[in-house]
Amino acid sequence: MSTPTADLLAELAEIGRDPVRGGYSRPGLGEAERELRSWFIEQATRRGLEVELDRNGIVWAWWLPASGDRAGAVITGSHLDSVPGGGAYDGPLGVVSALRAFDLLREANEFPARPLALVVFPEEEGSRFGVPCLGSRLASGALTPERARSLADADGVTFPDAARAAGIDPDAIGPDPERFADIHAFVELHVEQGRGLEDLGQPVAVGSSILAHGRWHVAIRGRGDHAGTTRMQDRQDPVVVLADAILAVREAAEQTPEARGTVGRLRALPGGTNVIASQSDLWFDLRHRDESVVRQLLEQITERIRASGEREGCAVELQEESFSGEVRFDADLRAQLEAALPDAPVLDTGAGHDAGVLAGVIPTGMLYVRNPSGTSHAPDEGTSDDDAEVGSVALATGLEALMR
Ligand code: HGY
Ligand code: MN
Ligand code: MN
Repeated sequence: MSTPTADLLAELAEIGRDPVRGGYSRPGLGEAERELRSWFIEQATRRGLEVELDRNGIVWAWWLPASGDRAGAVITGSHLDSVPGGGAYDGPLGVVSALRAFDLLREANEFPARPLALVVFPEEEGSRFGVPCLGSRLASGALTPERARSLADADGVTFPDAARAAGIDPDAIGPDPERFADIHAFVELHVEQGRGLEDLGQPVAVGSSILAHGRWHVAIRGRGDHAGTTRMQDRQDPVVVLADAILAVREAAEQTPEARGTVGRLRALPGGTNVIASQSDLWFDLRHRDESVVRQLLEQITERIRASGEREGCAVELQEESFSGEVRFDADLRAQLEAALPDAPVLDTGAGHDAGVLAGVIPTGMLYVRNPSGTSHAPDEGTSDDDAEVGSVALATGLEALMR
């Protein structure tokens, strides 16, 4: 039998489906994310919330006390964009649960004891422009407006053009210290991206920390030529260096306890079967609790890629796309969530979130909801209808404790 949270989520089921990859492809500021954002705005407006789109493309839906004052607000929400071929829950579950938690709180109170805002952050995955948590990084000052304006997607669409299409003025983006100075707490609910709760037999957890993590882009330039007329000893093949780079990431991470290293995106240009590539690209993702270990891994990997480039006569260019140190969520906020949810275990995570970025400017915390497969960033990601509702009730309970 379905539940109110699952029913809300079901309304999004057809938006951004990816028939080629399976799952959902909802790139930041793209059509699917914009359609989801409109759906959220309609849901919030229908509930009488005061909706605004801020200068960085973050949506705020306000439930205000009789005074109308916004100071000291508690905020909750997540994102609606996805990775390519992603699941239906990573992001949307937190947004839908925020709407459901509001419904539960409103059933019990005519006005909130503190202002409450439901929030939706754009381009959390960074799948389109390469920088994760783009909206929250801009708002918190972790990303400069100039860097954001310099970004473009794989099709060459610039961030400014995409922003304008999404109703955001690219010349107005930038840090919002005054807006965040007034925020009392931010709680993000998220589908668990792992099997912790499944193994513990619990539906909801309180978040404790996020691993340090970063992303790098490597461009390798060789000499394009004919596959049939170029002798092996005459080649400068960037795809050979790409192969070494993939193994360098894998082996460095395998040899370091608790580290994670991933290459999920690569490219050979021009990309013909009978053509020696002129350029290859890969993007890799490194994670570890200790950021100095991430930096050591990066050094090791860079060393190996440069040596391979030397051997093959290829030029190697490495660029850091993003980096986040380990995040430990606000201790008081976490204690309040634990007190409000005494059965909930405390779990750390290897996944980045807007709550991790905003932890630098406001007290933030997270709640995770059981995902039986533990899989995420793939179509198998999910939670049961019952657990989705239990998550919303837990979020409402946590928010109520914070709003007192
Ligand atoms: O990549 C991450 O950890 C998150 O899903 N954006
Ligand atoms: Mn994700
Ligand atoms: Mn997410």
